Amino acid sequence: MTDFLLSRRHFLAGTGALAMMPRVSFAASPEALTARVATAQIAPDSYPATEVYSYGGQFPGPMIRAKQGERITRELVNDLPVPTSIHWHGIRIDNAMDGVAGLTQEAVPPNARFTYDFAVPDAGTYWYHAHTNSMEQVARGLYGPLIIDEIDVPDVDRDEVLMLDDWRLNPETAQIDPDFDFPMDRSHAGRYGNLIGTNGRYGYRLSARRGERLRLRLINAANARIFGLKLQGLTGWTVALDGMPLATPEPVDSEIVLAPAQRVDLIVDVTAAEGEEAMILRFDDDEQWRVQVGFDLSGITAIRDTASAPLPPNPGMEPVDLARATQLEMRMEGGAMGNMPMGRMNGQMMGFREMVSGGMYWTLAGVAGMEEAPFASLSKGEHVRLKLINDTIFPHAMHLHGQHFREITDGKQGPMRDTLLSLPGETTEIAFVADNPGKWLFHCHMLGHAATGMTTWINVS
Ligand SMILES: [Cu+2]
Repeated sequence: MTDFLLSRRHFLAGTGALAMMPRVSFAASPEALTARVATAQIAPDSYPATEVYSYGGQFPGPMIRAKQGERITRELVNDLPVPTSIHWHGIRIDNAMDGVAGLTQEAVPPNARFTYDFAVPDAGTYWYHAHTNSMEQVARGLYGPLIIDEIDVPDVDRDEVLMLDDWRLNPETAQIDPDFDFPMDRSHAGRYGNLIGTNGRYGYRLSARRGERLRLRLINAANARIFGLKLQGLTGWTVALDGMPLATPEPVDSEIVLAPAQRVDLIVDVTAAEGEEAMILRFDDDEQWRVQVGFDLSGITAIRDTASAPLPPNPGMEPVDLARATQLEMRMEGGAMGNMPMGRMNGQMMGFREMVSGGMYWTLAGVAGMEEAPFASLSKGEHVRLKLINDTIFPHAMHLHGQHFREITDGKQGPMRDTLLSLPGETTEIAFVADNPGKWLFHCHMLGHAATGMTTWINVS
């Protein structure tokens, strides 16, 4: 919250001064978001600070916050030694602003600038991150929270963003492991870190009063890690997934699974009694529950005696007409210990070994990586169902840009999401209305998988 208030005040002060000047100079001076090298204390204090790629010197990047229906304007200033671009994850955005280098824009070279300017139709919890060589740039720190407030915000005492991540650090120097091409990561489960934290820090803690009602916005910013989480001393409801409100809040009574790029909004009461602790726990690599976020509790207020109301719906949340939907199918193949499929790469059919020597390990619908032709050409407004067959022994977090979808289970449509966790050997089906024109990426958000074959696109016109 503090960061938001500071940046908001700064922004207001800035516009106040600019209001005295001719309007054209305001339009020519959007707020800068400077990508540059910085340091951050990710590891415990006894370790050195870590060199990161940052937005504005902060890690995670500054919170960008707007009211539903407003516009967001930021000028990306690239002070990094490498080209970059920004994707506004989960926003049903104007295609030209989607930030995908090579598809919706050219990457912004070092010392160059690019102005992002877009409307935000949906309230909810989103995030922004690099979409040029994302496998490396996101792991180096290029991401931040993007929060769109409802016109009528829910009744909570506090609103907190929790960006979960893991980092692969050299255990002596606390510097980020620079080997992003390690085949074992790319062909297996992806790049996992050896230090897990929240909001850019190991051992992140929040203060709260017993009895308070909190809105917790959890964002998985990790390269590949799937978080399994549970609450202790906190009792409440899931109110939104991937930014989109649930029609009915669901009590949190089991493990919360958060795949890379997924978000969950919780509204929880601090129900820990005097002498008890409140925390968010994660199921760790050694199968122990460990503290992901701890709460320093003080004071006491009366717990509300009413359940959380649902968040107001976003526009365009009507279900898909499954009867008239175009049926598509996509098989995911490849990876270590998989069925070693033939695949098309750069327009040529080849065997798996040949693909691997070209740096590709995975195929989507028989194709490794981007091609000139889209996986599907859809008409604006077309209803679509897409069967996803995970014919690999690894989980994948499939993300569609530009529109949300619903998972179909036993003929019923689940909540709207933008990222689906597909488990090994599992067949799932998603449905969506292709109502946003443009070239939209569909890819695995295990970023090492996306870089080595699991990236394709659809065209909506
Ligand atoms: Cu994957």
